[in-house]
Amino acid sequence: MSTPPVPASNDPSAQWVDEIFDGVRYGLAGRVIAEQHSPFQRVTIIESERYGKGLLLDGCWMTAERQERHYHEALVHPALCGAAQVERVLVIGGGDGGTARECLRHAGVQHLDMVEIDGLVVEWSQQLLPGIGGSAWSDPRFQLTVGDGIAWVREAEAASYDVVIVDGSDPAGPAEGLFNRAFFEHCRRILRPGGVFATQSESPEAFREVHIATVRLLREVFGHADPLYGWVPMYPSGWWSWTFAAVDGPRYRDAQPERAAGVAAGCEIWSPRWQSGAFEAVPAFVERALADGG
Ligand code: SPD
Repeated sequence: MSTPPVPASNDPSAQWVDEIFDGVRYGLAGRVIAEQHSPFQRVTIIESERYGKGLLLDGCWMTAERQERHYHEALVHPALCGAAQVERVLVIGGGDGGTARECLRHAGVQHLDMVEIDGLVVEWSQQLLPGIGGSAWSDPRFQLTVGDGIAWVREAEAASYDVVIVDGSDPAGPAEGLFNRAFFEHCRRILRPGGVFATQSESPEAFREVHIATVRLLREVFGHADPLYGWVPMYPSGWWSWTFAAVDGPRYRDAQPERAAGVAAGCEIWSPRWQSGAFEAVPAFVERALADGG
């Protein structure tokens, strides 16, 4: 049986836009509205029928207007509801603005540095996906630096942030250095006491080895780290994870009620109850691998 050349659609210009990973295609019907090679990667914006406008980097799905909350709420709120304080927040990557937007919904955030390596991702997100960053782009607490997040973390002063969030792409190309020991050790060093670290940690199905290795490494570096599981339907396998770490105990697991109350009503997916279940939803094979230690 052959694949239909065009999707069934009312739009005659519609085509399939796919991420192809490990013998499987993850596709949306839509049309490419902008595409360019930046100095770092191929940046593509599509208009999709199901999820609105979406962003791909080097052919991999990053985000889409009507699906991004699955990802950004899961990455941000366990960290910002669990840290002892949230005055100073650092986001590495996150060029579409969705992570910064969710952080800045927390009234306690006084300053947020976002360091994104690719200026084209920021520019096109602001122009073509403005709802994802929303009011973050003009928030006086928000400071954007287009530059190397790995160098930023290496050069930052010790104990200078309450929360550090890594919103990068898969560990290849510009994001490769966001998954190694030296980077994680600097993230730990720049956290204040009571601080929380969060990173996207890939799919336990499509990127099983990377996922397990990331959780293990974070446990070694921080002492405490736990993955949380949810869904991003357009990512490989749809099953995704985010991992949280802290030096002084797993404080990210329990959302402080006052902080949670400040953001929960505006969330589509996240709630303290959802978070508790998502931390418990560790698949048996991951639990066994983590217990084996290596
Ligand atoms: N396989 C895709 C991993 C992408 C993680 N980052 C997405 C960026 C959303 N702000």
